[in-house]
Amino acid sequence: MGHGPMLRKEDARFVRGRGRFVDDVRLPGMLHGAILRSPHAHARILSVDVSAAESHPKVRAVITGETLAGRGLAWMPTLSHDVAAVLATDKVRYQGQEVVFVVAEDRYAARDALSLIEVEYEPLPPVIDARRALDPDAPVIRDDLDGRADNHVFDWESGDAAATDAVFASAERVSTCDLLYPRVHPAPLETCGIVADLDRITGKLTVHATTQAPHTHRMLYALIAGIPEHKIRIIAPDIGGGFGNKVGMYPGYLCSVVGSVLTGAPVKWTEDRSENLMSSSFARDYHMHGEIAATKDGRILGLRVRVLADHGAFNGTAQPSKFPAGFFHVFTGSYDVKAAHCRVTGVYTNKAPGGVAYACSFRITEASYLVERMVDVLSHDLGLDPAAVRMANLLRPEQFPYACATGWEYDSGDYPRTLTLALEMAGYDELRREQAERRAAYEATGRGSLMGIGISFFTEAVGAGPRRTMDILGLGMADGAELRVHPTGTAVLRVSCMSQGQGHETTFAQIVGEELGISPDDVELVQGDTDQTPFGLGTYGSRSTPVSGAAAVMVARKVRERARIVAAAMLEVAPEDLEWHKGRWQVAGDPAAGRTIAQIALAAHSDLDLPDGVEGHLDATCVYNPPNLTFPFGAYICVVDVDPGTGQATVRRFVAVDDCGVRINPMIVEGQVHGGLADGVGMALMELMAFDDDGNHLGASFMDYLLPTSMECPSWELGETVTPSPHHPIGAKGVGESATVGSPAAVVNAVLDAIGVRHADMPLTPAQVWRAVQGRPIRPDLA
Ligand code: MCN
Ligand code: CUN
Repeated sequence: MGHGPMLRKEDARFVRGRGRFVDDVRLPGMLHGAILRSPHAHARILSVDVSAAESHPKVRAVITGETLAGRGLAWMPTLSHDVAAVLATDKVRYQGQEVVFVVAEDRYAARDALSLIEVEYEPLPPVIDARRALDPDAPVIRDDLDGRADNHVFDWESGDAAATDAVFASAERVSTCDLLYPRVHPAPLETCGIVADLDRITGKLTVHATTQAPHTHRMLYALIAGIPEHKIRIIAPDIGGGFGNKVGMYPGYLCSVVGSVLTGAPVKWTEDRSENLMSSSFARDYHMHGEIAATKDGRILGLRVRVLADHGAFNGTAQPSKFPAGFFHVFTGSYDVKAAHCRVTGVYTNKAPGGVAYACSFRITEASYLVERMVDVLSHDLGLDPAAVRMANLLRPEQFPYACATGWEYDSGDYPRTLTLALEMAGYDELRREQAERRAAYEATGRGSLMGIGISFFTEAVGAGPRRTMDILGLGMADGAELRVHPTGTAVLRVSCMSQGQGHETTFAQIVGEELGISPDDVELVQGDTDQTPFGLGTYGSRSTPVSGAAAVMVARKVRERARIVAAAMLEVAPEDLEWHKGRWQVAGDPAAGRTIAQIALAAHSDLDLPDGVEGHLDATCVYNPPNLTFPFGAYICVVDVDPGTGQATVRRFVAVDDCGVRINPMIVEGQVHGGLADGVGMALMELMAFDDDGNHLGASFMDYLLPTSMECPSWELGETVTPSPHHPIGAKGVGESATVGSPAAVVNAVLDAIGVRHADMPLTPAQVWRAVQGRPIRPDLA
């Protein structure tokens, strides 16, 4: 009844242009905000003169850092135990930082008024290269923090250092490599925005906003602005892509709220593209030194990693609070290693804050790229085939549940089966033969193109998370769900998570349909409105299916059990005599005597005599606290053609075999994988947030920050295996970030395999590849 490749309900409105996004919200008397931003990466603010802007005929309020400071709002707490400036008071700390917020009668007037503001800056030397951030003479960025004498954010480690050192000391082979996972940006098509409306009479704040986590935002407004939480309503309408960009709290949101408080009118603020790229959550920026220990025949024994993490000017990463490097410590990936250890040092630089975004699974992107690149480096050094090295080291099915060296318990997997399928689909041996022929021809004639085959095998950890170990701002990561079946048998499901394009209106209806034996068309999803949905932490870290999805299953099963009691009363039998069969409760041994959920729902609202203690109606609530994360995995194979003369790499084929356990909607899962594979091609070949030495942002438009299009993508070849999660009620694992996590390494491995180079950093633009072919140093800053 429920699961299957059902077309997406939401597309009926999206393809007709009838989606309703934040920028479509128009309230009576609504004003418009605009932000004056810093042109400097690092500068002291000497003076701010807003008098001319204030006298602009259409300006209704001008908010400076001092205005906010008067209300105790110039700084806000981040999700990572730091504070971030809302509007700068003392210094600006990155180019694009928010300095003044203007509220005017229309958007043009607000923008015009920005040019009337005079800010006097005293430029300071910036810290742009994270590797220089801890130099003794580096300028101190966060002199606002008490007693801070350097740019150090945190040190964090995981794994057993001594055991790892011992493994390395006795290993036959140790391969090392320095890798940069460059700064990239999630760049959702819809930028961030808000309409804030404080009703001065009721004291109620209604916020329409682009948020992946409405309930978390409600609490943040309560904590930061001091508005009682029951007087705050967050509405997230349709969202045009989130990709982690819409998890955190941005200054523009808070300024809009303050603007509404000051003017008594609703205030809308919508970012433009450059503002989004310059100031909102970036992703990655991990400098990694990897070491892999192995036997001379390629048996992997241990992994050791040092990371320098560029967190920008404020530590605003949005991840479970006990994990400052996110879930990076899953870096042993899919392999059975004896020991592993990582040490991560976070530093401040004069760049925008963020770090955890872009389908990152809380830094598993970085971890997966690291290990999959290191396995190829090892294979290169030993002269072994990278597919064979992977196959020899993959965890075996009988090792699950598997406790890895850094403390995770992988729930389930059959890795060799998945890799075997991918190799078969790709025709791996034939590809290697073709590669050898092409290389021989190139070497003989100096003409033609080279080809490369890149493999990656990833393991993800998604669905944060068990309350005992995972929280955000002290909030345990459990999700509520409420389900109500109406008298005529249709149902409404209310959830806390928030779709940004993942198709939840369809898949959550399918979950309930499957459990209750009704059509998904008869189940409506209510999401994205805190006044109408139960509490929960939101949609990121591919947690909707593992957590809210499980909550939806459990609440539907509760309703089904309630229905059983009603059906028993209808049929005048004991509830124990009923069995659930193909969508109805029926008498064991008498299949003709049965009742569907629709029949039961009507009876539950009727004059039927119900047993004592049964209240009638047909509904339930539940809160799901996941016992563990889910561990989806997959095997990816990329085939590229590289023109050594121009350095141009073209992705010819991409085979992706994903295992996300039971698939609720296989079509939507494939769509998620398609999107993530495109992300991987983009990051591997094109995307880069670049800065010059003064901290000027060099990629603040889509002319410079290059996103992949269908022109750069092949026709994806997808396969699947299904290894259910043993602890999820329907065996499903999250999949929304799998392909973004797994694919960059496959593309990079393929390009480097083509040109026979041991390592070069992303993005492998034609210039970079050409330099690598020529044996010249790679300059990621110039990519
Ligand atoms: N699904 C399924 N069967 C499974 C697993 C998932 O049918 N075994 C379906 C789900 O029901 C859901 C979709 O696949 O409709 C993704 O589910 P899930 O893996 O639970 O991920 P989330 O819904 O929590 O989405 C979050 C994830 C993240 S963190 C980023 S970042 C990302 C991603 O989703 N952002 C996206 N995919 C995106 N896709 C779109 N279109 N837009 C974004 O902003
Ligand atoms: Cu890290 S991006 Mo998604 O978790 O929203």
